[in-house]
Amino acid sequence: MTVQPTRADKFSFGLWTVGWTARDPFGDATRAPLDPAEAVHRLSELGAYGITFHDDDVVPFGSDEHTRDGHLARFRKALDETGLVVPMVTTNLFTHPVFKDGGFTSNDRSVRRFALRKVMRNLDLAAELGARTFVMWGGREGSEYDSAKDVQAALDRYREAVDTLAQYSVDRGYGIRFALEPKPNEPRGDILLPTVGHALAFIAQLQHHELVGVNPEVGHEQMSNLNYTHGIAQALWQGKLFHLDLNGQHGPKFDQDLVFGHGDLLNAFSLVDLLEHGGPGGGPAYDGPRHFDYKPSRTEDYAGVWESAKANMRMYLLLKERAQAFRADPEVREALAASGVAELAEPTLAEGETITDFLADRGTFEEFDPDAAAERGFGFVRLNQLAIDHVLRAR
Ligand code: ASC
Ligand code: MN
Ligand code: MN
Ligand code: MN
Repeated sequence: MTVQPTRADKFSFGLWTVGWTARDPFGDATRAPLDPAEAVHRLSELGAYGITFHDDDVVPFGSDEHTRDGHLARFRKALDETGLVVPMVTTNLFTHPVFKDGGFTSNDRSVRRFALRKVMRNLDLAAELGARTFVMWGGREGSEYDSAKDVQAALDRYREAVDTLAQYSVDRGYGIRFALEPKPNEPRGDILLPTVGHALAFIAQLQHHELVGVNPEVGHEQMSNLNYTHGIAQALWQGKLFHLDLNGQHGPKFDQDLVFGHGDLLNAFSLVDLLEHGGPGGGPAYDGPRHFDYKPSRTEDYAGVWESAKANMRMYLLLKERAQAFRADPEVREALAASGVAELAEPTLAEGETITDFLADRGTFEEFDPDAAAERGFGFVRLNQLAIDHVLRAR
């Protein structure tokens, strides 16, 4: 089957993904560094529409102004040559040793102040490049030892940081929205805002809550054995899916960052089905970038890196086609109806029905026969088999 990504598909990649030289805690890099300008050209040729980066991916940490300008000029030139856009920019508050106890929530106040300034400078660059979303993954915001971190104070400082940055963006008229990226652990023993649910609850406490949403990553939710599609559905339901990181993961273990769909394939199918068909009006539920945050495996050379980049987009498009076939299948429609899937959209109380009316409806309770209702089989297994048949192209 020919699957050719186009810019209309809105595929984007982190510069740190294809550019990962594959250094891990146990071994040295297996690939030479990748020139950011080459990454832009290659991704453009493969059909991506966007590229994203951490400040330090384009400009090495600590570069002087002159060096910084040179790196940025080369990167901009590649963007101009290809037409690739920068829909999102993110920040690195995790690599340099100064951030070993976190950026926004380090116990050291001077580090917290430095972190805010670093991010503000990066926000200026994000605005300059036309990014709409600023992602913050607080990988070092956390602890190994419960006695070492006052979590309530840390959340106070986290809130202070996010509100300060949002205010800075408002003051400068940047029009940027922020997306917090949850992760349960790694590199810290425990990371603050570990899941989509924790992040959503935190956002509700912000002064600038309307400017802040989430950037859920497939593997990060699955590391906690959570259902990513459910997390995305709740983020959509709350109007908070500002961005997302697609990749693959095999359940609770270290963060694998595999190619999208190379982990839990059926959950990837339900995700694409949701993103493409989940809107209330039948349109896409999410029309932002389909952003890949994966790591080309350490075993791969550069030919393998570009194959893996292609594989992410191919997986998405194959699953999109499978989801369309699933939704168009008359037998699936009949099975969905038999399972009552659309019935759930009907409000439980009738329109205009008061609590007094409800209490007076004897059919609801006094005359309701729970034993008879309990006899209904929902047919969910048949429906799931139809979905799997479609994923396997058996239909
Ligand atoms: C991010 C982000 C991650 C991490 C990771 C760094 O900004 O979204 O998941 O950094 O990719 O290796
Ligand atoms: Mn990850
Ligand atoms: Mn990520
Ligand atoms: Mn990652």
